Amino acid sequence: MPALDTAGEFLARSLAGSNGEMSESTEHDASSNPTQTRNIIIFGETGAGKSALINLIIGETVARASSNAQGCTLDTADYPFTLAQHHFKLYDTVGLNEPRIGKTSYLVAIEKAYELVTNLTRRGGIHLLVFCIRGGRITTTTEQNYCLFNEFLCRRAVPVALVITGLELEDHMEDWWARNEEALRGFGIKSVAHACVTATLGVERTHVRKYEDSRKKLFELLEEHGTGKAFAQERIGWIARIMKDLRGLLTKRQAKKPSHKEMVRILRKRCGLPEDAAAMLVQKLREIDLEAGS
Ligand SMILES: Nc1nc2c(ncn2[C@@H]2O[C@H](COP(=O)(O)OP(=O)(O)OP(=O)(O)O)[C@@H](O)[C@H]2O)c(=O)[nH]1
Ligand SMILES: [Mg+2]
Repeated sequence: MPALDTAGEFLARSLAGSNGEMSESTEHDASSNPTQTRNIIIFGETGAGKSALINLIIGETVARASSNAQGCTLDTADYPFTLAQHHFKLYDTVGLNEPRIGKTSYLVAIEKAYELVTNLTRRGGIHLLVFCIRGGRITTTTEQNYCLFNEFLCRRAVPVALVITGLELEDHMEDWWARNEEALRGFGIKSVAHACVTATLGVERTHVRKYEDSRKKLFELLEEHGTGKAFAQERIGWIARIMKDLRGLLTKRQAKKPSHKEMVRILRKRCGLPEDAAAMLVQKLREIDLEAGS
């Protein structure tokens, strides 16, 4: 990933307003600029098959196997990929392992959100969210991950495509959708498109036909839904809103913590922000709290 802004750059640009920043809820029409890189965020519970999916799309093992034990919420790695002259960046993410988080995880998540939003702002915003689910039980953690990326990060403004993995034993992988579509809707999970796939070749390439079929489905999905408008917001407001929403995931006992002072310290130490910029971000959070009456 490219280096983050230096503290001075951040402050200068933040105070200057529009230079390099995007206005509130900016939409960018990528279709008018075919050379623009489309940013596709792949998210979902640990073990859902996000990394396997990226390897399937790219055609080689680029994304590391399950490493969530060491990962932190909103941590990302990105992988470039070109399809029919469209340039994509696939973001492999670390979501929530549990529906609630502790204070330490919250503070680390702020740091990761800052890094992610900074990179996405610089790279033109988010074009598509791909929600990866393992064909099986939907849990509270699955729902919270949907919420974290769809509502918190993307303010419900980015199309969500569902990819269901682990379906190699279905006679027809698409049958899974017919059986589960209603249940997904019941969980509030909505999508503009879906793909029922397998991301494993199986022992001795048992599932090669379904694997190739899955790859083709994912290409179609990316071409059809990943090449439209991008979403991004003015960075400080964007990060402050994520900070506020993440706070809602804190366990009840910790809901009133941490203090603003502590957050300024984290933004300075972990994100390298100068004191003024950190204070400005926390002030923005205060304003959002006041607007919401909380
Ligand atoms: N049978 C089967 N196994 C799969 C499939 N997709 C992934 N796996 C396996 O499931 C395990 C978890 O897959 P990953 O791709 O590492 O899952 P992940 O979502 O990246 O998990 P984290 O990085 O922990 O968040 C790995 O052992 C994969 O090989 C699939 O479609 N079918
Ligand atoms: Mg992974």
